[in-house]
Amino acid sequence: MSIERTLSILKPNAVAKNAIGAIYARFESAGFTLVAAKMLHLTREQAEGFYAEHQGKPFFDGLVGFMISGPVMVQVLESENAVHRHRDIMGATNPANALAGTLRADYADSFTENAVHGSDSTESAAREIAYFFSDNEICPRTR
Ligand code: RTP
Ligand code: MG
Repeated sequence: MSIERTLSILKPNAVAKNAIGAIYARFESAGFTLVAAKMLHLTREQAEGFYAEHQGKPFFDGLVGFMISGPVMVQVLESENAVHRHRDIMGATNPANALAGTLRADYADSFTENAVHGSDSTESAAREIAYFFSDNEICPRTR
């Protein structure tokens, strides 16, 4: 298994709960290395572009409205099998189905306001990382 990167977002409701530090601690405890991070208040255009694959779906407008309702934290996490391991600790998209101890079980408020995002494949991860970070904003560990 090779080292992968995945794109993680702490959505506006997670940031509003002052849970940034607690969630970052979960990432680090789970063995992820943070190699990039920034706080952003997304514009409607940025949010629509990020979720372009969902354009036209019934939840799209609500999702975009939620994602621009407050600041988000965007980060790149690195580990072996990062995409799948990160999705495991996030839990199911619908928090009603999220296993105890997952981020969505602990921080989600609803299906839409489900606290966290994670890339769903290595291909999505590459596209999503490039959407938010230039190469010189990614800082692999040197020690
Ligand atoms: P994400 O992209 O945020 O990591 O979540 P995901 O892969 O588990 O879910 P996805 O199917 O990509 O949906 C993106 C986000 O849209 C919102 N959603 N709301 N109310 C609804 O029916 C509904 N369905 C999806 C969620 O915020 C979901 O994370
Ligand atoms: Mg998704």
